[in-house]
Amino acid sequence: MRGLKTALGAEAAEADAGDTITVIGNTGDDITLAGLRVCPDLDTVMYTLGGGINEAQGWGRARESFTVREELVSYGVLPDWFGLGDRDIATHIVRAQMMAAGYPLSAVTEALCDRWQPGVRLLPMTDDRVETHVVVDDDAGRRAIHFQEWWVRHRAALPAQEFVEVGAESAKPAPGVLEAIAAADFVLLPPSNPVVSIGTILAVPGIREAMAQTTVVGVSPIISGAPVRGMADACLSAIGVETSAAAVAAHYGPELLDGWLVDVADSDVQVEGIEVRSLPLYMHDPESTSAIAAAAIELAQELR
Ligand code: FO1
Ligand code: CA
Repeated sequence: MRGLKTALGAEAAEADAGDTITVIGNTGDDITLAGLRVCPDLDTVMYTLGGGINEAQGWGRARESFTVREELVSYGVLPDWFGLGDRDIATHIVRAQMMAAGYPLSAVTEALCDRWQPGVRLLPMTDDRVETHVVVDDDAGRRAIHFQEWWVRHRAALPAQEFVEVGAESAKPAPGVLEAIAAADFVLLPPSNPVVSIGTILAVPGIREAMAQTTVVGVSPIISGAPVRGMADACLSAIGVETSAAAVAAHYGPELLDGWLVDVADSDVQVEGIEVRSLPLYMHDPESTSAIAAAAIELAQELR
């Protein structure tokens, strides 16, 4: 997102046009803990673009402390495997208070962004409650656990039998989501988890259909058969998709995806019906990151 802002900023200055970015965030990772609704993906985008993120960690707040969490764990109302920091908890209190007053998540997100000024319009994929649950087998037998328990507590090491997007079938895209897709010059699929991040967003009825009507360019999260970060391989194998740049593009499919950026190490990749370009895909620094975004913009302009 930072790379895209830089690349679009340079473009906008050239074209003298004020391009705006809308981010549609996954809310399937959201979890209710100690009565607070925690929205990791929305908060990560908001903190990252707003300058409040813990840079080394990639989630949570910088200069964080964990006093409230310690107390809640002692009361037995917070699991000890989830790191909720004091500064972060303030965000969740604001969110819980607004939601209790009847505001939808999209309005809450807008209010939180009033403070953080991320420089993008940040929309949850839906205002309805959708949660990714993971079906696992362990000593307790076959059961479904919340995505965060699987991801954070088990480090995605318990083999996932299935991902269930609870509530997705009846969820509606949040206000502005379909409109933003329809009005967009193009949709950029970031190198996020194809299953539990982008896959979850695509599970909200109407979003995939809206995207099929426009130009979509994706950045591969897989380089040389391995995820660049995160545990996407554990998610892909659960749904029977090989961990490769080609297989992920084929999984999205040519109805959805028009262009696909892969790393130079995968320059031999070809996918039927999808325009593939290779370039260095490691986000080493702001320059390499904005170069990836610039390549995505260029490819989208060609494919429009
Ligand atoms: N990730 C961890 O690996 N451990 C944590 O304790 C943890 C806490 C946490 C709290 C708030 C938040 O917004 C994110 C948090 N994350 C934590 C990240 C999160 O679990 C995942 O990385 C995302 O949901 C996956 O997109
Ligand atoms: Ca298309």
